[in-house]
Amino acid sequence: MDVNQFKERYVKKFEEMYAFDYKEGSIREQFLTLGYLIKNMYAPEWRQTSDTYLENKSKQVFYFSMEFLPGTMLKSNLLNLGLLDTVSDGLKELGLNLDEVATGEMDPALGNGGLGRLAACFMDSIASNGLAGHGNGIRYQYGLFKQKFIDGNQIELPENWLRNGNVWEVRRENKAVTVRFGGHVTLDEDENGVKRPEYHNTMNILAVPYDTAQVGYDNGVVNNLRLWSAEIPYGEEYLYPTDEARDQVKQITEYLYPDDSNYEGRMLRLKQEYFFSSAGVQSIIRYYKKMDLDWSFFPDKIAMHINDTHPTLVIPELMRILMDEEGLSWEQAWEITKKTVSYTNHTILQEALERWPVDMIAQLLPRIYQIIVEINRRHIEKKIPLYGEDLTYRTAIIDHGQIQMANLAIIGSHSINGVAKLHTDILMNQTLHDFYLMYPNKFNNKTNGVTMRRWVQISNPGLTALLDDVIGTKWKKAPNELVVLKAFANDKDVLKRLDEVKLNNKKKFAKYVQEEMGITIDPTAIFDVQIKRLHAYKRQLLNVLHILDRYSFIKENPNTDIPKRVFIFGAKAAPSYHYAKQIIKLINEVANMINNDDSINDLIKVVFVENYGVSLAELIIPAADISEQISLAGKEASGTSNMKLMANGALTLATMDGATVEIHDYVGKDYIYIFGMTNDEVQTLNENRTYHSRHLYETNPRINKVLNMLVDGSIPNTEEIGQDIFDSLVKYNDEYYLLQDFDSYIEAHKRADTDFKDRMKWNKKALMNIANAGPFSADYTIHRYADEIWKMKPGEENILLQPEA
Ligand code: CJB
Repeated sequence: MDVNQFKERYVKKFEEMYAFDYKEGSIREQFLTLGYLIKNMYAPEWRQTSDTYLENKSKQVFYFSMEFLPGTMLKSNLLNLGLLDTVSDGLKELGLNLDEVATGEMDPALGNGGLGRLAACFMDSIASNGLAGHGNGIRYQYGLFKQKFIDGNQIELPENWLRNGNVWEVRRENKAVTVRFGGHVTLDEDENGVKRPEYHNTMNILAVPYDTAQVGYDNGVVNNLRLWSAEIPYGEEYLYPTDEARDQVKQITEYLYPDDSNYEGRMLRLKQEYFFSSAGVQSIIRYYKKMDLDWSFFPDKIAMHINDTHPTLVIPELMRILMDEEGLSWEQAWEITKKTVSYTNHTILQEALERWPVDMIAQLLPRIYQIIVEINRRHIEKKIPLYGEDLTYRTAIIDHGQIQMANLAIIGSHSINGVAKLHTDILMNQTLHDFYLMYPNKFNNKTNGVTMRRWVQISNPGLTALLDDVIGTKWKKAPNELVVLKAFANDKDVLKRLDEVKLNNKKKFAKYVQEEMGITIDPTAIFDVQIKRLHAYKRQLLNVLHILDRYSFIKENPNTDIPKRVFIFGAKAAPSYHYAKQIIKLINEVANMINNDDSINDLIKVVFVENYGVSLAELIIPAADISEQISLAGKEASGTSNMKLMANGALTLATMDGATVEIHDYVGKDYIYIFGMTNDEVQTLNENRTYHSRHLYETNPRINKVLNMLVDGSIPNTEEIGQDIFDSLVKYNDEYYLLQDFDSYIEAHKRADTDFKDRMKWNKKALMNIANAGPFSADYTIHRYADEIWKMKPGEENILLQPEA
């Protein structure tokens, strides 16, 4: 399609939809016109992809995830269809502007953070690698809450992302399935003496799928993301005569749980987990039957991947259907289930390992409960002779009246992977060591990756153009080609152009900050960025302590020549996470104090953006100079903002944690600022029990001074929270060792200050980061999942050049 054809089609579509002249359209109408037009364009390929998979009986992977955080899809679809420039030019000729039109799209916040965004990057890479793979999740009526700051406190508002409809989805009522809850089950013998379950008094919910196309990059592949919505089954409305009764159904897919790694065991959450697991498995089974193959081939045609333990009920659900509905024996069903399912662990935080009380599962899912009990019984019976009672019981699925979902996920699958080398090592050697002894071959590492299409091509067009010009366009399909950029590490012209690209991105963000927040920031300052969920282990507080230290230094040395810094935060706290919300309030009050202090010559500014999400990340990341990855070593499973920031030329300032260890290894020690304890050092300190944070507070003058600021009235409006935060660090012995890492953190920042003053030196470091970001492309990560876990070969349409070493 050329520019003229596009213009013609756009105008025609607009007039069909709205009758009047396209020039009168609102942004929303312009967006909808474009959205429907694009959907029409990929519709034939969507259908064809699906037909081809069925015809060829291709192996397909289904990625089960409670969260998908796709971001807006307009530009991503245009890019992948190869239409970004055509549409942009065409709109311009019509007197419209693609960037403006794009603001008409809502950003669906159907995830909390890293885990949900990873799922979205993976969907893009699966399609772009030419792999047959689909997502399976929940169509939440309301996404993650909208964050507002009122007097510096986080307030949560509902996120009604569907208010204006959703152009990309297709409701597929004829593919709906029924999910059963509650009631009770009896096992009655049929005429052949086989026990068959009979369900009594169950609550039946209709699961209706909404499908969204996942368009591959320049390869004609269009896969599917299927999100399920809960409804009252047709003809059963009379069973729900009151609003309250009807609400019970609606509620199942109403809200995304706003907890990131902290869960309270709640009935509704369990219902959500079973709802989309069961609906997904049922629809896959129905599909498999169309292939008309023996059940023994099931694992050769279907892979089911569970993103963390939230979809673990896929395991007993698959067992249930294979046995109860398809008549397979336990042994046959178990073999198939294990070979089909694989599981990714995303965290070692104890509070995040899901456990459900036995009573809850037994009451809500009686048949599933029977199956879990039997899986557990057989596991114990089989393993005791091999591993003894102690180890075996430590791996039991049912323990102290709780169902341990990770244990079920490991026992019922053929693969468990961590998300970065260090994380996988910790799983094998500590957290899941007993399982590692039992099933060493199930364990493997798959370091996370991010899609460079969204995180470089779409969000950073300036850098994209520069790369295309300097190293050619091969990197777009083979991100390891970015390494060619190293040859230009001392090329003054390239470094200068890189500097200009960054400056433009910083100006763009500065404009946003001015308009939305009324804060003036200098685009030539260092933009120091920490964007991630607010969590004690991620140590945003350590960042604040550094800001306070720097602030008091500048107050005492107003003529210092340190470069200007803008500290940029983006973070939501789980609504029930009191401490995290206190940190938010602290950051906002520190920002207020510093931004309004005329005596420091604008040497520091603090910007805490409201409602951080994918769209804001796309604005902030290209503008970053420093990427703060400062979690306590051993706690961050991987991190993914670290990869996005690196690919956009930010320098990482970090502990050796998660995938940042691998970033360090690729980029080299001269191009990254590492500080703090290593995981081994943290372990030693834990074991020795020799840490006394109060001692550091009393003996380290710098720490003393900064911590006193929290309680001596230096920071306005923090009387209540200041003391609590101080106590967490001094009285309660600083669980995440902020004070232990404080000095080396300050030191790392000093090195960054010095380097930034030499622009060419800094730009060279930025260039080296971009050049070494290729290995963190999700295309490679997905290639390894497909090859080593899902046992799938990419189709002929595969666009991925094999990763180099
Ligand atoms: N993660 O976002 C979540 N939610 C959880 O409940 C548990 C973990 C994060 O997953 C990311 C993707 O693997 C990781 O990069 C990140 O370290 C982890 O905290």
